[in-house]
Amino acid sequence: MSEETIDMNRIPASVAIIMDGNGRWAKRRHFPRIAGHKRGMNVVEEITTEASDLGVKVLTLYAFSTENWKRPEGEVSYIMSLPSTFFNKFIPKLIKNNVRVETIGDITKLPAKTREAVDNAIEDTRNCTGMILNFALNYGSRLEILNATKNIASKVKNGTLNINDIDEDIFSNNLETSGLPDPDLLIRTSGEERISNFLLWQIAYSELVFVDKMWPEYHAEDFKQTIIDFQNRHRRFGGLVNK
Ligand code: V07
Repeated sequence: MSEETIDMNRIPASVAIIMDGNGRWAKRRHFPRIAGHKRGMNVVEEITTEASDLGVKVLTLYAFSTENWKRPEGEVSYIMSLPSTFFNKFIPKLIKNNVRVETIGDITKLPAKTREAVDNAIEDTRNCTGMILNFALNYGSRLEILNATKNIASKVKNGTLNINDIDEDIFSNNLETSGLPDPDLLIRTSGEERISNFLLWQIAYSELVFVDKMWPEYHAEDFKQTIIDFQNRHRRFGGLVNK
């Protein structure tokens, strides 16, 4: 039997989201693409607050991929202004909600002002002990896996690691998500059903949920519904609960 209410005892601890559809949402309304990204940023705050209220422990958001540099320069530079806008608008509320900001991806390649805003968000939420809001910025999973491989290889080469001791835990601990739980649930908005180089190793056992709504129109109620869908899947998968 599928349920229509959230089971607060079975909230996914770790949720990852590919926030897709901002440009398409704008285009449909004859707005410039950047209007979609601006809306998308406001949705980040809304979903973050909802996830934190529900008791999610880690929320990982794909904000900017290593591929996104190929977009028009004006669009990239607008996107790069969002961490600073987000910081000014929302960080006090995140602190009040005890949310800690972290990042994965190579933030050293971001414009200095963007990096500053991100560093400030990390610094100002350092002592928060609630949900981790993990932004993937200039992130690509294959590159992350290559870097983990190089790290491990260099430890073998310098004699601090035995080749036979390389196992899944060692590998996980050399990824940028080291110490964070793998996603229980991966959500992609906008109807696309691809992973697009996001957390390839980490989603080995995740439930994948693809939703048709575009990111700017995905709200707290939609997020709750996605979690209900996730819980209903688990009920079937477990095979015990409904027997
Ligand atoms: C970005 C808004 C969400 C939709 C997808 C792309 C555009 C929030 C941040 C952010 C990142 C770090 C931080 C504070 C806020 C962000 C980028 C793009 C690059 F410390 N939204 N958002 N960063 N978009």
